[in-house]
Amino acid sequence: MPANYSGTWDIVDNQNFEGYMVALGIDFATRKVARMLKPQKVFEQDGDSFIIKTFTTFRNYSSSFKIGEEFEEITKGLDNRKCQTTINWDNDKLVCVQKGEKKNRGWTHWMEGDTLYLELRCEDQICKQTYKRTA
Ligand code: VL7
Repeated sequence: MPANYSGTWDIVDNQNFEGYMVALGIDFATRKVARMLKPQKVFEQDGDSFIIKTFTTFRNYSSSFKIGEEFEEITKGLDNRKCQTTINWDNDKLVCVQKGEKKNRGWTHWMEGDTLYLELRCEDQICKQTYKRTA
């Protein structure tokens, strides 16, 4: 039985989001707005099928995938790049690789009780986010 991430999660900590955005080439004006945001994640999970929605007051982002199945991801409203993306289980962690123009791009999610962690990687930058379950 895989871990179940289903639920609603609110951000409580966000380390080096600025460095991650710079690595993605996000312009200064957008970064200035983006770094004030308090994202909420809504996970809809049925076994190995996921929808992860990221909501903010500025922009929203949604990603649907099945574990182990590569898909074309367009990071619309983020850096607007095309990636060949695959997410796999590493025990109960979700490990994403986003192949494309940017080296070493991807993310990892894991849970500890009512805390959800997200590490976002791009080139030499790592952003570490922490979320608390609210539903
Ligand atoms: C990661 C945003 C900064 C552009 C707007 C800020 C909008 C949120 O990859 C992500 O989630 C994964 C893992 O949970 C599942 O899809 C979304 C958001 C990072 C990078 C780019 C700044 C403009 C923030 C919509």
